[in-house]
Amino acid sequence: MSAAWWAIACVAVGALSSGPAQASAGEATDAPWKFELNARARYMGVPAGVMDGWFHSAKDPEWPVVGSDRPKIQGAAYGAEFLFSRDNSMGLFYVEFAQSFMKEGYWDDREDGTASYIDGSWLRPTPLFGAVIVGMNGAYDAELVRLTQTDGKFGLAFEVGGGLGLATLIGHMEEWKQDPSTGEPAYQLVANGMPSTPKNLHSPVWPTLDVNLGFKLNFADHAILRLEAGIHDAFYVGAALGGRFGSPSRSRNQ
Ligand SMILES: [Ca+2]
Repeated sequence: MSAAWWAIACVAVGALSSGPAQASAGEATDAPWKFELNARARYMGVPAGVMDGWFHSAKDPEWPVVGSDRPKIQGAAYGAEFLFSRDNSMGLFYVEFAQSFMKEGYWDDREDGTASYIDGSWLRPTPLFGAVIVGMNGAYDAELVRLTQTDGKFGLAFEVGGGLGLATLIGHMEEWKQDPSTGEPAYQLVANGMPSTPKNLHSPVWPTLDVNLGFKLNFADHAILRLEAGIHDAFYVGAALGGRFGSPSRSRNQ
């Protein structure tokens, strides 16, 4: 599955170079580069129904932790973009802080064979647990309303794209595991005030996969608003708003 996502991202980034070549013979090919500086915000999450396939929750009759369900995976990201575009292709660099809203709680995997409800881990994120992410995206626009159709006042395009980033962890996740000698479950260790389980060191850096679908609203070729949804490691919905600058539009669809 991950190989498929990588393929999608590569194809999307490839739109950067293939886009101008797709201009019809009637369109000029010396379209000017345009640039944008944008601020963006996203809400991210993974639906509980997706995680139910791998982890128990309070919906299971045997769920052992009274008054506490499996935490929800959710968060928000705030960042800035530098975007460059030409014809119907665009690329952007972004930097952002992604903050986790996931609360502490009990995570217990589903076994293939005999189910065990007491061998899970209790996870507790530190305050401001999240990541700083830098990355690059590419996209291709399909114009629905051209600027030339509205006397330069408004344009609307559907966009599809993707890309890759690199996330660096901020904070850490405390973990309690079932005591191997006494069999005491993780949630009981937490309730008893026991210290968290020493954990193996994991890399604080991991790749971020982006798959983006959205609409781009162009106001007089000066202000650009993108409304997007897709995958940003988790599912997301978000918006980016900013100003466009660069060479004046002179050749496209004239
Ligand atoms: Ca289990």
